[in-house]
Amino acid sequence: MPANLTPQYLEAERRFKSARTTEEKLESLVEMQATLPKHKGTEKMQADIRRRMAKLRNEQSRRPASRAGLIYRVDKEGAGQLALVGPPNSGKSALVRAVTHATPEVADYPFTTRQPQPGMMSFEDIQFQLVDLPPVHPEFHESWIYQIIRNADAVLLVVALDDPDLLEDLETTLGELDKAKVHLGHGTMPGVVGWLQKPTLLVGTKRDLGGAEDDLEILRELYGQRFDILALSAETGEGLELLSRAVFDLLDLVRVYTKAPSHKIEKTAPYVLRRGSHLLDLAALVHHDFLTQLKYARVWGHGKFEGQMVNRDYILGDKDVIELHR
Ligand SMILES: Nc1nc2c(ncn2[C@@H]2O[C@H](COP(=O)(O)OP(=O)(O)O)[C@@H](O)[C@H]2O)c(=O)[nH]1
Ligand SMILES: [Mg+2]
Repeated sequence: MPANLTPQYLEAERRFKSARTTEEKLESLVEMQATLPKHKGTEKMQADIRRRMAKLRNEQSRRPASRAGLIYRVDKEGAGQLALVGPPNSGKSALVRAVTHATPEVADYPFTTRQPQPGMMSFEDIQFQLVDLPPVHPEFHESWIYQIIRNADAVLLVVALDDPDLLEDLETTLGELDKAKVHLGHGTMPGVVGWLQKPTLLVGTKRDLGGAEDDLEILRELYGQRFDILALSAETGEGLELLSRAVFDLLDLVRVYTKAPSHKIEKTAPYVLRRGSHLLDLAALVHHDFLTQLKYARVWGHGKFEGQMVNRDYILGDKDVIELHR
C-alpha cells in the first residue's frame, strides 16, 4: 500500500467499508477519488475506484428512483385511505389528478411518481384520501410503498385497458404484493401469519383508447369474483363520477348524523362508521358519557318511522339521524 495516503482518504475508505446503501457507497467512493494522491504508485487504486463507481452507478440505474433509506408515510385523513397500486404507466397519477385537487406528475414514461402523493376525493358530504404511489414493480423495491399499502384501508388496483400485456402486468403486480404478504380483494390468502387482506377495487383506466372494451370483458371474466371492477378514463372523464360511490361501497361504511333533543334535523358533518356498527359504537364516538350512560335513542332514517325509539344494539343505517338520550 502506498505510504502517502492522506487521513481524509483513509477516513473516506473507512466510510466506504461501512456503507450500507448504494448511495452511501457512491458518496464515499467520490470522496476517495478526490482525496487519493494521484501518481504512478496509486494508478491501480484509481482504476479500482472508477471500476467500483461504474458498477454501483449501473446498479443504481437499473433500480430507478431508488433513494434507499427514505421512508414515507401518509397520515390518514377523511373517511378512508386508499392506496393506488398498479404497474408503471397505468394511469394512477392521472386518476388522482382527475378526482382530487392534488397534482402528481403525469408522464408517458415509467417511474415518474417517486413519493406518495395524497389527495382528497369527495363523496357527497364525506371525503376519501387517495394516495398516489410509485408503481409496484419487481425492479423497484422500496419497503415504504408496501408499508403504506398495508396501512391503507383499501386499495385501488389501477391497470390500463390499452396495455397489450395487461394480464401479465396485473399478475406481476399481484405477485409483488404476495411477496409483501398483502392479498388484494376476495378469496383466500395463501398464508395466515403476517398476511393482510385489503378490500380492492380494480380500476381499468384509459377506457377511451382502442381495445378497452374487449380487455374489460376479459378482466370481468377472470377477476370478477375477486374484485369489483370499474372502467373509466381520466382523459375524457368517462366513468369518473362512479368512482367515489364505488369507494364508499368498497369500504362498507355508513354515515350517521346526530341531533340534540328538541333541535331540528341538521345534516352537518356525519360520523362515519363501518356498516354493521351498533348504536353503542356511535355513542362511544360522540362522548364517553354516552357510552356509559346511554339509555336509548330516537332515529330518523330509512325504514323507520320518524323518531322511533331504538336501543343500544340497534344497527346503524346509512344516513340515519340519531338523537342520543342518557
Ligand atoms: N388516453 C388516456 N391516457 C391516459 C389516461 N390516464 C393516463 N393516461 C396517460 O398515460 C400515461 C401514464 O399516466 P400516469 O398517470 O403518469 O401513470 P402512472 O405511472 O400509473 O402514474 C400518461 O401519458 C397519461 O397522459 C386515460 O384515461 N386515457
Ligand atoms: Mg405516477
